[in-house]
Amino acid sequence: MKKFLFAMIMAAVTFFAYNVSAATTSYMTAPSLLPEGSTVTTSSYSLQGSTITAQGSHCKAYFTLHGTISVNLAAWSNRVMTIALWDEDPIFNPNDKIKVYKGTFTGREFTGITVDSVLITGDLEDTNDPTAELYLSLYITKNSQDVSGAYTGNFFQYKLENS
Ligand SMILES: [Ca+2]
Ligand SMILES: [Ca+2]
Repeated sequence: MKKFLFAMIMAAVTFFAYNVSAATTSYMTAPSLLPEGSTVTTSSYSLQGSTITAQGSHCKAYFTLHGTISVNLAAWSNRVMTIALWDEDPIFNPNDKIKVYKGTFTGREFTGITVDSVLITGDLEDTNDPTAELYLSLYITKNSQDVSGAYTGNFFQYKLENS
């Protein structure tokens, strides 16, 4: 009887762990950004959440801080990086913009990120579809002293989650 109970607990733990890991990517290197007003998008990742229908309120991006942008760019603490979290949908169906984050700098160092606006908290997909295809779009402001065409390089990492 005790053995049976132990097996039941182990099965429950294993199932829980599987659900959590299935819904979150590992940390990935952010794409290089061009501070010329162009928006860069990442690949999308299919992530199954715990809700019957994927919900905007369950989708998040996480970021590592303290990376440094290229020395070809001005050390400018008013620089802003705008990052939007999206759900990709099939062709002819517009993608869903879920939330927007603002990244801030101290000189060239990436030192802060906050949620700027939340656009979708409810259903992201058709009823009974728990899987969202999450990706980011990124945009970084340009200073007139930046060397034209300089990439910012890989100064942070991100991961995506549908919990
Ligand atoms: Ca989708
Ligand atoms: Ca959708």
